[in-house]
Amino acid sequence: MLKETVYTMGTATHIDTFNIELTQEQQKILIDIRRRKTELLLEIQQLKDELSEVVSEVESLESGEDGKSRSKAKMMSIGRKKFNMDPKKGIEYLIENGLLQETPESVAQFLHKGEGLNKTAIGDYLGEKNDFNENVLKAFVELHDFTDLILVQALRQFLWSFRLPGEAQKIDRMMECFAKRYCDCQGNNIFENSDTCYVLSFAIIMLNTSLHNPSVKDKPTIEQFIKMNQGINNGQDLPRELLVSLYDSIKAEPFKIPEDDGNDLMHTFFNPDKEGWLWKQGGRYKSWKRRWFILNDNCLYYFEYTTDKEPRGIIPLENISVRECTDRQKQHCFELYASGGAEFIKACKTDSEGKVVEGKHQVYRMSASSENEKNDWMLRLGQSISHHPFYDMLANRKRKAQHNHAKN
Ligand code: 4IP
Repeated sequence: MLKETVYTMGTATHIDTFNIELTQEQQKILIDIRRRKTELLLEIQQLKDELSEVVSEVESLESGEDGKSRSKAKMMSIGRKKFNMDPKKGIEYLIENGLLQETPESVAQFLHKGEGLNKTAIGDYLGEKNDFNENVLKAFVELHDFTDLILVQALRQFLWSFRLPGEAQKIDRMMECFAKRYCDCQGNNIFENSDTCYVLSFAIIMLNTSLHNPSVKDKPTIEQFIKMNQGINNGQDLPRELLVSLYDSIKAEPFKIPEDDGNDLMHTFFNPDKEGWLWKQGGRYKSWKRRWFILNDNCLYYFEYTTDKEPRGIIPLENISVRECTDRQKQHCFELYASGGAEFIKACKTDSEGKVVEGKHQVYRMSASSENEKNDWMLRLGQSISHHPFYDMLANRKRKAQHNHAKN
């Protein structure tokens, strides 16, 4: 009888429920079938979601036509619409009209089914901080069955069921619930505690961006991914095979997240920042050079040509500010300057002999091709520089996961 957990690209499967000896080949086939099954179930869910939107539209048309104003279907349709506009009011309406019970479980089921509901509204409702909503969140997470799924698959399922809100505290609460639920569903206790699972979940989300975002030229290798996650399991390393399977799964297929309004943290995780041509003035010698700039992961890179693999320079966007400026030679100018009173901006560049040296800029003055471009660069740079509180929260949790001694 087989007792171990087998990791493959898409899944970690416990074979110990079978009383039969399987050959290596058969195990692989079984795991492939299970992985495919999970993928199909997710696809079915995505199709169902699309269908239910159509159904609810048809319902609302029908109920409008036949004039049976008090019919259940019509009230349901009104409730859904109210929910999409104001989740709290929608739920109140549905409870008042007897379509939902006033229990976290009943509301959670309604949200989990999600028919005709806007996923941003679901995320907003689940993220609210009060006893009832927090209990709904717990019940909602418990409706997800993550048994036998590797973390990537569980995340795919979870992140498809609603849209994570942009607020750091909300993301933190929701991901914490997810991590706990995931750990509860796993019999094999790979993770020493749920912080490990939480931190690894974000490492996966960020890996997804790096691997699939066209702006990121240097794709992280599996070795870099493993290094990044060193010591996060209560000070220990996670099994190499597990990290390899997660990496391969993300590499083979990016995450799909529900449509968004492009205005929150998840959006920055999943979408490119900015890239384009700018003129840059030299540090010591004030000559202007046209360079290809890429803004990503709180760093600004510049290249001589768009196809270059190595940047000429890298400017980490830490302790830096951006402001408009005027220049006698160029239009649409802005500049980066050290905000902490430092004389030079911390940066590195390759010199004429190809050696990496420190930058010598007190300011980085740039000129864009138009006023719009200038404003957009300033905005994007400002967003990268301004620190989202979620990053601090994640860093704290990572420290905790690396130094935890008590098992949850
Ligand atoms: C150079 O001027 C270029 O403008 C460099 O830009 C710049 O380096 C140098 O700044 C400046 O002296 P010349 O080509 O006329 O010599 P690039 O590297 O993009 O070609 P930065 O630091 O802007 O990359 P200093 O600070 O190294 O002098």
